[in-house]
Amino acid sequence: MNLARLLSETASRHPDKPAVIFEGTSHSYRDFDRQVERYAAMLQAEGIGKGARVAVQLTKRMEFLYLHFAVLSVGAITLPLNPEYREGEVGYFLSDSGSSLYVTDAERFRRAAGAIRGLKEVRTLLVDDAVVEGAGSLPDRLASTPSRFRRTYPTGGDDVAMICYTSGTTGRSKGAMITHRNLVSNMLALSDAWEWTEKDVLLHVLPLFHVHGLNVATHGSLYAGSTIVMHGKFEPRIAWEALEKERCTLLMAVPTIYQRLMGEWEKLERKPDLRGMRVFISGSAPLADNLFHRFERATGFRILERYGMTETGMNTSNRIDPAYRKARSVGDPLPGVRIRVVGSDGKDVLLGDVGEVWIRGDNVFQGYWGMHEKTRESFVEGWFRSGDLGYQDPNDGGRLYLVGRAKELIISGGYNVYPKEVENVLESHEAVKESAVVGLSDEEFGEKVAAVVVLKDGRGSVAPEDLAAHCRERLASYKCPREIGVVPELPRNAMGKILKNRIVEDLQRIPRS
Ligand code: MCA
Ligand code: AMP
Repeated sequence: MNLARLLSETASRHPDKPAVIFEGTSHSYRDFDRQVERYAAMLQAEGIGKGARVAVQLTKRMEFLYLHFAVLSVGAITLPLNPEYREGEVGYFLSDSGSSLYVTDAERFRRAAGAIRGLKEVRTLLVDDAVVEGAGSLPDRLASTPSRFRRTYPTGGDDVAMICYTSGTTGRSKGAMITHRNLVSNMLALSDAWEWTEKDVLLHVLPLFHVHGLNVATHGSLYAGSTIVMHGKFEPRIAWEALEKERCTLLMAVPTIYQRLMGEWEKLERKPDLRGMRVFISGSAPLADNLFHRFERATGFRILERYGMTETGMNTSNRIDPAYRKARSVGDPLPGVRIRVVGSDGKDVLLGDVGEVWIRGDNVFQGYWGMHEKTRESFVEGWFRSGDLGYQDPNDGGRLYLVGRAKELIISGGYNVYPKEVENVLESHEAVKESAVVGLSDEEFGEKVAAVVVLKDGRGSVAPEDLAAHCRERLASYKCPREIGVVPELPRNAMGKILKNRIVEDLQRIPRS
């Protein structure tokens, strides 16, 4: 089944209902579906068909959604990109994926122009009306597209629907190939598990370019025939107001958002009426148990935590029955998903012991785009190695608890940062000999990025601000170190391996303002 076809069919069951209310403007299922069809006609006229990669680097807006479903309708592949990505990052994603089309806005096109100029096979369309040399206009193309068109949905099942780049351990991001089967099976599993119906109203405050905001929240809501109240940007006060005023029933967010919601709650003179709310859902990063309890004490709601990955969609979830939800647990495998907890010997650990979580099911992606070796390393006999460490509690029905990561990954506010990528950028500075990037625990973001650098001989005077500016030019800002220390040497063990734990301890010992 092609995901876009499935969603178009569900749209036809309640054409007049609002599908998305974006910043106060309502878009019915009929209008939404017509726009998708119009965009699909435009893409086809542009020569975009089966298997073509279409990179979409847009801020949160309706055009993003129309394009995504239109891309899937013509059998092409959506490549969602964080609007924060800088020139080098965009250049890499477009060339690595062999994208034919890049849809963005004038500001981002200008920012990435240097990298794009060298990519002769990539055409650019801008969503705004700006006229910029080297790019076409999406509104103009739509206006000149013939209106008679029927979507044919030439792909489905094991055809790739999306390539989502996740940061790589070597510093090179990997494009996770997500198929229609992955998307549809996970959407159906969540629809069941969370008892999603057309009566639901979802408050959507997440970015659209990630699995959480797009595949989980948006696909699931459109499939259920419910309504999405979509905010362009998350603002805690506006979110609380909307939950009451729009009679929302669902919120999906990352722990940093719950942290900010709680901060705001205390400032509200009148607490919102949440009687319409059904469930608050959290994921993408660990939800601290004090936040879980604080939220429950304040609002009366137990947050439902679930566990997912770009490569697998959602793996496990707490149950919809609040009595069964527990702080720190990410719940049980979703229908159709199997998990194992495996030791370093490749065998299942004893129930209750910590090991790496391995995953199998229709939710598991097809592999990394163009990286056969990386794909091979990530699977053992059909099981995907998540790199997450956890245990299944025998005294607790075997539900899963995550305790850490075997992979060197920092999760800041729900965004992943691989230290190697940041180290590569720091080390591209002419004064830096070597660097080490670590995650420091942070109340608001869960973890924050920090770095220590060793300078080349005779370069004792480079200011950390210069290094920070160097990073900002080359990396999306959430990846940039919030703290940079200059040290004479990096701590190493006898084998020469950098002792990152020591660096974390040292950085955390230094009092900060
Ligand atoms: C913003 N900033 C951050 C982050 N977000 N710094 C570190 N980590 C972050 N996550 C910085 C900006 O660079 C900027 O810095 C300053 O904070 C203010 O930026 P602003 O845009 O105003 O921040 P915000 O809009 O308030 O963003 C905070 C946020 C956002 C709402 C928590 O980070 C967010 O939407 N996170 C959700 C990410 C997500 O959807 N992840 C799902 C991945 P400066 O001023 O210095 O420039 S999918 C996934 O993980 C799997 C599948 C799963 O299980 O879901
Ligand atoms: P991403 O690559 O952005 O898809 O991030 C996936 C990673 O986020 C997982 O491998 C986990 O490390 C982490 N993650 C997602 N959900 C949770 C959760 N509920 N608790 C802890 N970590 C999580």
